[in-house]
Amino acid sequence: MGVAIADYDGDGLPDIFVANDKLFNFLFHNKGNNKFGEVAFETGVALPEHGNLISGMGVDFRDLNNDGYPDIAIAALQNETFPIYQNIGKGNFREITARSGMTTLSNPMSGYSVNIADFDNDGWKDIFISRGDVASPNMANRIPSSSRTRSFGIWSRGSGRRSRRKPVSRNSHPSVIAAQQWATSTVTAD
Ligand SMILES: [Ca+2]
Ligand SMILES: [Ca+2]
Ligand SMILES: [Ca+2]
Repeated sequence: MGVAIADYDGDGLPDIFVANDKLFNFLFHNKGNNKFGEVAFETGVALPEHGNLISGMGVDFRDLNNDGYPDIAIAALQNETFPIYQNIGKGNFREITARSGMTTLSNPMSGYSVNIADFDNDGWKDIFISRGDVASPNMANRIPSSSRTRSFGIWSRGSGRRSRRKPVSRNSHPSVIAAQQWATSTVTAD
């Protein structure tokens, strides 16, 4: 349900990530000469670490921790979490959803698009996710009102920065420190 393009392996050729709905994700490695190979499993981005298929509703593919390697952030539905895959170089990723705090923050939410940008201009990339619900008359009454309509942003400040709310990791980027409502009109700075 979402597509994002970045050169994840630094070979100068843009690659394509596809967030799938209840299927494993695709990562199409650009081999040049208009040829692609699907490498999601071997690079570590096919499934979340909990092993369950999720409803990938949106994705962005940018460098979250300023190391030069594009990382992957995915939006999904309630109780699925929004996975984050950190690019660790040499064409490999590791999932940092839990260690970044995103598991706790995102589990009650459904999200439909992802934008990675430094929204507060502190030098660290943040994540904006627009939210919504599955459009079903039977679903509407089962979803808590607190999770229905608000989009939210996550601020990251890198390692070593203490948060008044929740410093999640001492040595990993991003350190997710706050969830906050964002007005849709705010998200234009990318
Ligand atoms: Ca590439
Ligand atoms: Ca990175
Ligand atoms: Ca920031």
